[in-house]
Amino acid sequence: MFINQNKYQNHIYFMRLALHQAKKTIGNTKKNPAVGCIITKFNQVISAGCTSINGKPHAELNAVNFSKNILKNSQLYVTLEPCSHYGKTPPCVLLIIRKKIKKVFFSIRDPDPRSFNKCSKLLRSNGIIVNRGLLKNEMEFFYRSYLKIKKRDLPFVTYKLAISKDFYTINKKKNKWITNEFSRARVHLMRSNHDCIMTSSKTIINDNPKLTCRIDGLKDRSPSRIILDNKLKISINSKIIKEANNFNTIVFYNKTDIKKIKLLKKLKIKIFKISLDKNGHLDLIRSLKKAKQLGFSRIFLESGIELATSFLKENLVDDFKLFISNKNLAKNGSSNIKKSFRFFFKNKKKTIEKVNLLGDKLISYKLK
Ligand code: AOF
Ligand code: ZN
Repeated sequence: MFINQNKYQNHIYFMRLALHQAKKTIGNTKKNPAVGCIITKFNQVISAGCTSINGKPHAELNAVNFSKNILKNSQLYVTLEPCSHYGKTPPCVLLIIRKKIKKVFFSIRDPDPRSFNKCSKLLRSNGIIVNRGLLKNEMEFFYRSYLKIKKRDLPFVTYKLAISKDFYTINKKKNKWITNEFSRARVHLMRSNHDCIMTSSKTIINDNPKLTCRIDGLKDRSPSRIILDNKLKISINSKIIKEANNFNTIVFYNKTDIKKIKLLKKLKIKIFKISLDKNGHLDLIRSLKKAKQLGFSRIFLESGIELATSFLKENLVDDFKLFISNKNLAKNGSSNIKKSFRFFFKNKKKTIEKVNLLGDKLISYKLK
């Protein structure tokens, strides 16, 4: 389909609105991608929808159901190719045909083989005009985790690190933070759009974190938590274990300790044995593959630099989020990374964005 220049700007605008819709549930749609959908009539938005929490209904069905208008002759903008298969829900293409929608704009093809490249033929044979490719680059960037999980057997990994201005990663003063409250709130937001936090037993033992999203309105978006605990060292009194009733908590281990395993299971912790690598540590690739098997596609790595360094060495990190405080820790600081700082950017492809967080800085790097 040919689009003239002025109309093109409108189409871009509506597709961008669809992308905003998709962003609402990213990280919360289980194995399903987060999709956004906008329906317009006479160049006005008449309905919007996104893939629901846990993955169903799909975005198109939500947008159709929310609409009080007759959809005949409307235009539908959707971030991903509408599905053509019967899965947990019936195909969205049939819904589009049934509702007599006139034009469909989708940005990128769905890599899922059940639907890949199938919708256009079906829609066109029913007289519907189809256009593909609006905001293609932005969309491919947005769907990096979905495209990765469909192509490879590894989930997408985002590593977050907070450092002081003088490069310390630990504040020796108990219960004192490195970064300010705005940075910390940003971390909670990041947690809410990942489906799993991965951490080490060392972090649990040293910091005793809760690892939940505590932003009002987003608390139910707290991810599952996987603790890499080779020797089952975490205390059953740690906060993360105490809250395992409310938040899905998983331990990857290797050393068999029957008593501890029984105890953890009783406390509703799911545990999985993972084999060791040649250095005697839990094998990270196997750990990530297991995480994928458990249904996770977006991993938020929140750990000290030891585990992070292993992830980076094996080239397993896709995005790196670096929070830099505007304060020095000086004698209160520990675990300085100034000397190894360059190593963290060894695989850097590009700086995605720089954000000023009222003194602190957040720099996002794309490593893959
Ligand atoms: C759409 N709109 O909002 C999403 C789609 O098991 P099901 O039925 O939920 O199907 C899952 C597949 O549907 C998923 O792998 C992907 O191909 C597609 N996701 N499609 O038309 C949506 N989330
Ligand atoms: Zn669908």
